[in-house]
Amino acid sequence: MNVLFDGLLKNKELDAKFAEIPSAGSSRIFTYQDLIDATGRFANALIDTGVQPGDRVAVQVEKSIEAIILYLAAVRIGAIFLPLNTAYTVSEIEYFLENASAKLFVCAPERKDEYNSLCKRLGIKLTTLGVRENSNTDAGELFASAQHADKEFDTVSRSEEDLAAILYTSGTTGRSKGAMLSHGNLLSNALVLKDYWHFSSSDILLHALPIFHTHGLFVATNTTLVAGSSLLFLPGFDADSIIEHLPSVSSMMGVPTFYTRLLDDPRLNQDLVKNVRLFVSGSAPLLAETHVEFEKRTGHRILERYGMTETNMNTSNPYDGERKAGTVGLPLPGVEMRVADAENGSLLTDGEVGVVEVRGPNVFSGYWKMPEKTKEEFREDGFFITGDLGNVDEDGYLKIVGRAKDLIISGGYNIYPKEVELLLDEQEGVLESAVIGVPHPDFGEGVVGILVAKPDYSLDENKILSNIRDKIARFKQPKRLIVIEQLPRNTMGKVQKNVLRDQYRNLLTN
Ligand code: MLC
Ligand code: AMP
Repeated sequence: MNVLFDGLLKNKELDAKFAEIPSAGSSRIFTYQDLIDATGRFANALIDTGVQPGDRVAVQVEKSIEAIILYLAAVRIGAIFLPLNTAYTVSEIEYFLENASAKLFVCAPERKDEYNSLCKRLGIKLTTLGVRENSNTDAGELFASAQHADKEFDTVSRSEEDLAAILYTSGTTGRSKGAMLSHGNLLSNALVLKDYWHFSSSDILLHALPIFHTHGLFVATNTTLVAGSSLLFLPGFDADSIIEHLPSVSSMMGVPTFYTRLLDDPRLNQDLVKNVRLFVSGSAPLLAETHVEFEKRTGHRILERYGMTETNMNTSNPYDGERKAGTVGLPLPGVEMRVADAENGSLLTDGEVGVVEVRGPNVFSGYWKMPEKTKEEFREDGFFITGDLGNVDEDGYLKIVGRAKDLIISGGYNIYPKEVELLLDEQEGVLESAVIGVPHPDFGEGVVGILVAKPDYSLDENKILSNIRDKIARFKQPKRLIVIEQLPRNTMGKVQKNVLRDQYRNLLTN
């Protein structure tokens, strides 16, 4: 028994299908049996590269059904899947490969040259997987080898506690931490979400999220698989394509930017979404006004839920009961949630604001090779300290009001200011920097870097931005840099980011 693989793919006899609509080329359709056969082929191809149970398979590839098949095949052979954002640069990737001691790295065919010497140096086997738009496109070495491999594969047995995936989430010190997610963590959450959100074999989910994070990979894909639903797989968010396909789906999951962009489109109306039964939002705060506007335009109340990489999904507004705008709903079945004083951990009640803590089968077991960090973020009784600040209303609904962690969430991607500050501080003439998130009309929050120059230096915003262009992923880079005389500090010498956020709150909206 392989807990996650067998748990997700029980539905091979169903009519449900996965349809891939690429940005170029023609669509492809997979039945569940096709998916299972393909995981067998990919499992054999992975074994041929030398991967064994427990090995880390790191993957940075464009979105495709084969990328999902690769995830399922890695789980099927008992390996640990490590998905990586396609926006990451070579130096960012180096850290993950090294920290996780990956056995195999699968990259996009067009990026192989960039990674060759790195993988040689680290002793990691490198292979490729591309997007198969038509029979002439380079679908990669792993695809070619899977095509010739046997579809039969003896699934490797894995228990609930065995690791299925490691997902890196950035740390407050600027160093990323690998959240270890077990077969039990992932399957239990998928089963709960399927029931809570009423997913069944008659559903078709519109999937436009990236598949290297919890939202697109686990919440959307695992829930679809476990319910035996169909999936309409788009390469990413494109308003025209979403509008084209909304009439033929029953559900969509997205980050708030999806919903604000749809609201900006005059084609969004009640008729367009008449076959949809559920819109889900998460990964970042959905403004209450977006919730209200969306209902006015479409008649649908978006269902907002709350989770994180370390915990999968924790809370959700109800399917049948009241969906309260500005809240993230009630604890999911099996999840215990409480609010505590961020400083001393004492429990709070009566709607007081504190740090949100959770415990349950969905919560990860710790950070890869970081026992000290793991210990710091769990209470003795097993509750995980999320770092999100919230309070619970009289009906038990959680409202997230802020973050105890210094974190920016831009378009659903997390950016840890420390990582960007370290890079800005290295630039010639920069004495110090503070990176903040301020309101952004499209991404919710946008990154802004505040710089102080060394004596006798004058800083050029564009030159610094162009210097860091290839150093970190584009979405982490400041949308603007501002040079000031000195950073505001409190009496303890700590930079007062709230003062800066206040001062520059209109910088990206004007
Ligand atoms: C792209 N850009 C961003 C950005 N996305 N900048 C800041 N924040 C973002 N999120 C930049 C690009 O670098 C580029 O810059 C320019 O914007 C246009 O890029 P694009 O690729 O054309 O953008 P687009 O495809 O429109 O992407 C926007 C988006 C995407 C919102 C659709 O970011 C997205 O899919 N976000 C979802 C993230 C997600 O899945 N999060 C879940 C995490 S899991 P330039 O300068 O080069 O032009 C999690 C747990 C949970 O949080 O609870 O779910
Ligand atoms: P990640 O580490 O990428 O998984 O991001 C998790 C973080 O996203 C959480 O700790 C929250 O800060 C935030 N988040 C997720 N869902 C919501 C939501 N519905 N409302 C507000 N914040 C959210």
